[in-house]
Amino acid sequence: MNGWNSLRDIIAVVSGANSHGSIQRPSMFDPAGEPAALVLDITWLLVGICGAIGVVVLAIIAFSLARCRAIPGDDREPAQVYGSNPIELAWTVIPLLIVFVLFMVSARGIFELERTTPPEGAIEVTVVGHRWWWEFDYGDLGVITAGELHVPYDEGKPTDIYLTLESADVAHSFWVPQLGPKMDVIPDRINHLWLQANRPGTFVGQCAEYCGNQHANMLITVVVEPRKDFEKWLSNQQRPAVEDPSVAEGRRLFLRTSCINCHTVRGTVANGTFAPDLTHLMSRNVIGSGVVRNTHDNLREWVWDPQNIKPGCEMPSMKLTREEVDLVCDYLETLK
Ligand code: HEC
Ligand SMILES: [Cu+2]
Repeated sequence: MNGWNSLRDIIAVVSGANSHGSIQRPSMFDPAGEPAALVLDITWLLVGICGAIGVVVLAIIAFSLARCRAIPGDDREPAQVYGSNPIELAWTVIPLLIVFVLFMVSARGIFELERTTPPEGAIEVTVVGHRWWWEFDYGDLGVITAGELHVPYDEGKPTDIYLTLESADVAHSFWVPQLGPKMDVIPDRINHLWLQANRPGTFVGQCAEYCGNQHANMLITVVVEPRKDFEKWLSNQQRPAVEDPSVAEGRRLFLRTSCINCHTVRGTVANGTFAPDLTHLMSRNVIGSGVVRNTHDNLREWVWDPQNIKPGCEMPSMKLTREEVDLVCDYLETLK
């Protein structure tokens, strides 16, 4: 039922929603914007310097092994150097210089990346990390989604994304490797993160700080889409939930069950904020933060017992009968 075959498989599914869902490799070695490129530059520099030091040290060890090994029958001590000022100066000053250069490069990078004000024209979204899913709050635009961040793209102009990061429970870390650096998401603290996308496509990321047993199932999907597609998505998300009379029974059941204490369906009495907003559940390709595809069967299995699919997750089995699950899910499936 669930079983993803590969990362590629997941990406193909999450990018299925938009026609320009070109599959992006979630790799920091394939940056799609300035912040990620800066991180990669610093990475190469550090790897280069540290690699060179490693080579020198290994070469000296190899030399010593070859030259200074004990010769059977010959117990003379090899020649030693004592109290050489030039040598002692060299091995004090050179490492200091190296550390200084590494420090300056990193500090400059952090200074450039950690912006306290949004770049001109950036789209601003508040991200809330939950065990084990992400909430995206578009503020004045009146949209709250789970797992999927949509941003507009204007041909030829990179999209700046400025995130405000908060946590509802424990420490998480928000990381979309192609779009920018990692940033911790910490309870009672507000962090900011600047991301940039210089091409349309679907970019994926993950929670990058261990936050509990379903830490590995906290997929982040960033859909960078042409502005007209974004506007279409946005205006659909802004609408209250669809009310389809043919599923009135399921709707009643849903609203009578404690689902509404945790979930919001805008336009109904369901206004819980503990769990993903379900107002436009069917606009998402995956449920449970990417743990399974959002299909007819998976949705039913999820509502029947989410603990089978995502053990330890914060949604309990609601102990509905199979018939009730069907009714509720018939209703959920109208929430386009
Ligand atoms: C105690 C709070 C709680 C209750 C009650 C609850 N849920 Fe959930 N639900 C959650 C949480 C938390 C998640 C996110 C789980 C995750 O991804 O780790 C979730 C996820 C879901 C999802 C997947 C949404 C997505 O986008 O991934 C659906 C669908 C859902 N719940 C339906 C229901 C229905 C239907 C009921 C009532 C029969 C219900 N829930 C009752 C907490 C709750
Ligand atoms: Cu996490």
